[in-house]
Amino acid sequence: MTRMAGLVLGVALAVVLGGCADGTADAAAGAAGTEVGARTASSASSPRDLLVRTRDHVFDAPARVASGATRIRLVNEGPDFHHVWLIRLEAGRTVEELERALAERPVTPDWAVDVGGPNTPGAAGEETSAVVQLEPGLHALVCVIPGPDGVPHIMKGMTRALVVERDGAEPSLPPAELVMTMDDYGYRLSAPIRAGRRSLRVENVAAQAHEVLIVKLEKGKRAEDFLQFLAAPEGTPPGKPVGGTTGLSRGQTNVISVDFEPGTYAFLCFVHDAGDLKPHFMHGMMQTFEVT
Ligand SMILES: [Cu+2]
Repeated sequence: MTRMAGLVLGVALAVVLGGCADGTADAAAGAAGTEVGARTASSASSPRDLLVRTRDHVFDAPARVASGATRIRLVNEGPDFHHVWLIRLEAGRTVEELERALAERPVTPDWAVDVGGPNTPGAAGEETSAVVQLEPGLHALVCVIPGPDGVPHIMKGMTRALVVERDGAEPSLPPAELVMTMDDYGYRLSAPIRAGRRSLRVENVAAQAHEVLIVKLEKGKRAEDFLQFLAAPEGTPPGKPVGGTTGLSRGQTNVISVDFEPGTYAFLCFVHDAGDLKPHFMHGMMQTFEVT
């Protein structure tokens, strides 16, 4: 509850770095790479796996990985909520420069690209995942979820460098049942979500970054109730994060898989607006919906 409180607090203040999305993603199996192209017939392959463990306030992850579609599995050891937000840096830039830039203004600078990743599981000990298309270059893993004190974890040093090295046999993103398009300021689905394990291809078509935090709500609750709880945690939480993606720049795509139960859910974006720096849900980027 305290963690949730922190999450909300930070949001309410809207002063700090943006984006607490969390996402459960994992991609269904598959036959990725079924593109028609001639010479790649034998290179079709499933995404690679990358395990990231989080705790207060560090990432436990490899320093180098190969390029191509990669299923990032986030195992949170807590106790705070944590997510994996991958940011690819332009050649010559450093993770320290990114930290300084974000401390000054909580919007990803134009020399970096938000590549997404899994958002926080709803409780310590749980796991989420997202399949991300990794391109060669230096990346930063960051967590911008605020702790109980309202301070985003990145300010407590929760960053880590990840070098992606070119690999000729790059796996491609797996197929998904549904497409979610993110724009200023909302979510569009290719079809309604029905109960069961569903894979979603999450794409951002807007000029600025967006994320989707998926929250399973208690009966009768709405996205607004969850936000209100974050701002002033009292009583039973009206919902619990169950996945999503972290920030995606325009043109970026993640594939996630989430176990949906019949009931009410919310999509929320906490990314700070490039214009007024308010979290996007304050611009209306939130949606309450029913899964049947
Ligand atoms: Cu957004």
